[in-house]
Order: sequence, then structure tokens, then C-alpha cells
Amino acid sequence: MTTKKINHIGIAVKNIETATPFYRDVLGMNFEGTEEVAEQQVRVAFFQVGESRIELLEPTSPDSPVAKFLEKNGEGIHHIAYEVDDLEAALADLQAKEVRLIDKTPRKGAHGASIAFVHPKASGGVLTELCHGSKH
Ligand code: CMX
Repeated sequence: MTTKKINHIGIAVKNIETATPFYRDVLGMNFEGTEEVAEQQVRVAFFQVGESRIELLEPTSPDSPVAKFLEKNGEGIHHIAYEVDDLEAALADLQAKEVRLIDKTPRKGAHGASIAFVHPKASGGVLTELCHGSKH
């Protein structure tokens, strides 16, 4: 498989509105808006940085995986998302290489993208997302 670029870096925050001014007003990034990914119990906000993005993740319920992450680690980097040409082929390739996956088949992410997570135990403790087809 080949990775095309870093699509986005996900940062877990308690509150998107509180975190937004730093990225939008201090760092001067273009704020692209928010979206709820109900299936994963998160609300996300995107900020453009060249051809990549910062994605702020706010939990929408106490059972959200991001709420659990915040409880355990506090606010901070949650995942790195790499864009691939063909997500199904990338997942097949990783399985053939016996890389531990969280998602063996793609699921729906923000901006209409198909996404899949590699298990952090297989990637040095960094949650790794592969994505394809984002509207960006
Ligand atoms: N960074 C590092 N380690 C993490 C982690 C993270 N962000 N999230 C979970 N882990 C660890 C857990 O601590 C756990 O470790 P142990 O086995 O040692 O306890 C292990 O990974 C498995 O975690 P889990 O929560 O038990 O596993 P699940 O399969 O239930 O869920 C995951 C895994 C990553 C999908 C979920 O925790 C999560 O973060 N979901 C939200 C995903 C998200 O960001 N969605 C929005 C995406 C929008 C987009 O980008 O398009």
C-alpha cells in the first residue's frame, strides 16, 4: 500500500468552542465548520493547514470513545489519519502482513469519507486512521 498524505490529525478536546479560537484566531487556520459523526458519538471541527487539516474531536456522550480517551489521557493528540488510494486494498494488504486492525472493513467518517483504524498496539501506541473519499 502507499499513503498519499496526512489527511488530518485528530485532537481530543472537551469543548470545540473553547478550543477553536487558538486554531482559528491565534494560528490563523481556516475554520471549515463542524459536523456530528453520530455513529461514533463525536462532534468534529476541521481547520485547514495546507493540504492537511486539524480535526478537533468532542465527545457527544459520556459513553463516547473520545470521552473515555479524555478521562484516561486528558486533552491531546488522539489519532493521525493517512489518505490512501484504495482503502479496501490497503486493509487487505495490512491483514496479509498480519497487522492488527480495529476495523477490518471500512466505516463512515466525517465529510463522507470511508475510514478504518489500525490498532494502536500495532503502531507504536499512536491510533492510526486510514481514509479515502473525503470531500476535502
Ligand atoms: N490513542 C492510543 N490508544 C488508544 C486510543 C487512542 N486514541 N484509543 C484507544 N486506544 C487504546 C485503548 O486504550 C485500548 O488499549 P488497551 O487494550 O491497552 O486497554 C485499545 O486502544 C483498544 O481501545 P478500545 O477503546 O477498547 O477499543 P474499541 O475497539 O472499542 O475502539 C477506537 C477503538 C479507536 C475505534 C475508539 O477508541 C475510538 O477512538 N473511536 C472514535 C474514533 C474517532 O475518532 N471517530 C471520529 C472520526 C472522524 C474522522 O476522522 O473522520
